[in-house]
Amino acid sequence: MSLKDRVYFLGLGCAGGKLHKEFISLGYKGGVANGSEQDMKALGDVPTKYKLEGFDGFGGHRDRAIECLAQNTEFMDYVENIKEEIVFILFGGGGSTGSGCATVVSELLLENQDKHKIVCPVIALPSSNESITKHSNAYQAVQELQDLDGLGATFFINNDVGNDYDYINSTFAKMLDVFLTNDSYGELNNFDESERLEMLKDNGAMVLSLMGGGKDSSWMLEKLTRNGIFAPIENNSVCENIGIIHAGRDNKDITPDMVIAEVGKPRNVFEGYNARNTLISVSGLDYPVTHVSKLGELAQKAYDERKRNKSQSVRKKLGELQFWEDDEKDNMAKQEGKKKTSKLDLLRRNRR
Ligand SMILES: Nc1nc2c(ncn2[C@@H]2O[C@H](COP(=O)(O)OP(=O)(O)OP(=O)(O)O)[C@@H](O)[C@H]2O)c(=O)[nH]1
Ligand SMILES: [Mg+2]
Repeated sequence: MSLKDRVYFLGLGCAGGKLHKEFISLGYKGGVANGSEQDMKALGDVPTKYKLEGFDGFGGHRDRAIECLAQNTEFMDYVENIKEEIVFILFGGGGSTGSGCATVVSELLLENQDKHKIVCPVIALPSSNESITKHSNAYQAVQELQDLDGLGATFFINNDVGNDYDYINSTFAKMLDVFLTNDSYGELNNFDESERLEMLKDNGAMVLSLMGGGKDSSWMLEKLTRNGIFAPIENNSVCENIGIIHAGRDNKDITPDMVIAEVGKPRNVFEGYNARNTLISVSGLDYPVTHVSKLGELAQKAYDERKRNKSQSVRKKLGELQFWEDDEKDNMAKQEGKKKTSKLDLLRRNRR
């Protein structure tokens, strides 16, 4: 059975749903869950949709996930019955429905199944100019992922790369599809399925880069590690596996040493040949904590600023307009000693 038949794409929340749809359109199996009726409608026609009942979105509160999942037993049963060996959990870290449910669902898959499942989260990290809530939700989600034992490779999509979500989503889908399905072969060596599984099993971050023939190798590496669609990798030369599918029959496009110089010395180097494009993949990297910490710091800074502004501001009350005051004085003169009439008093008086 090819790897394509052994994977399942589970999209949670709005971003997760859109990412999952990219894979559905490439012929993969998958499903989506969301509490929001509008998000579900916007997603259009996809084979498996779960409406999380009782929750029309989580309104930024990712902690509502536990309550929601507890109430949606049908969805939980469906998750527990996913048969495929490799499950990608796709979601926006900054949201609440996907961000809150993804870590719980990942844990459920790791615990309740035959224990051989490879669970690979795909988290879209908010861009730097998003709100405090988005940043802190993503930060918390990554913290929770770090605490899960036995998780497979995690992909950290970096939304700072641009505003065009469709471009980011389809680029990711294209690269992962090549990683999962490329079946080119060469005389020198082949990058086989067990090697790809090995890469996906490795707990840690994973990055990919796909380039057409003739591209400069340093540019390919720049896209892989610094300013492609993934969060910049840690600068500590820690990684476990490097997989390269070369465009053409030799290493003219890039050599493993060039990749090692960027990402560190791995346990394994896997190589294949004769693809149309060059695909570089690295797994077992440390989570991009420097990048995610920056999101946390942005949230903290914005929170402190708001707190400071609030404590300094005395809510100003609107005063009377001058001509009202003049009228008032006239009335006062007329009705000396009488209390100022409230609107409610006026209403009551008129109803008598
Ligand atoms: N890469 C990518 N990121 C997205 C996309 N749509 C939204 N995002 C990111 O995801 C975050 C919002 O998450 P959503 O998926 O909309 O939230 P949700 O899971 O539906 O949760 P609610 O807050 O309850 O609506 C934002 O921080 C965006 O940066 C998308 O199509 N692609
Ligand atoms: Mg939503």
